[in-house]
Amino acid sequence: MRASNPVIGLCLLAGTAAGYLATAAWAADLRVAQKNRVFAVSQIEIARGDTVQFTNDDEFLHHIYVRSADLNFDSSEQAPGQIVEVRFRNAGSYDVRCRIHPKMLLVVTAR
Ligand SMILES: [Cu+2]
Repeated sequence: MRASNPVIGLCLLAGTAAGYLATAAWAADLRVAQKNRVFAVSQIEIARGDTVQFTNDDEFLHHIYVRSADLNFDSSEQAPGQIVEVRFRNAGSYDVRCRIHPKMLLVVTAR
């Protein structure tokens, strides 16, 4: 299951780009893996109100956070295998980062 997460991430991007998939059909696929100190995708586009699940597929801690005018989120330490959920209530562009690995960046665009 963990090995398939990057594939899910790619499917998510493809679905977003095509823009024809029903929201309900792929909302459950709003999952982004963290593996080898990177997010599986560097950007995703979602609908405002969507929740994104972040998996930790590494064997060490991650620590997701978002700091913006209308969303401040801090996962605290995320253990291997743990899933963190972040809901993006408002439209906008959000940088999702990891406190432990400063090079990790995922840009979430909520429309
Ligand atoms: Cu990290």
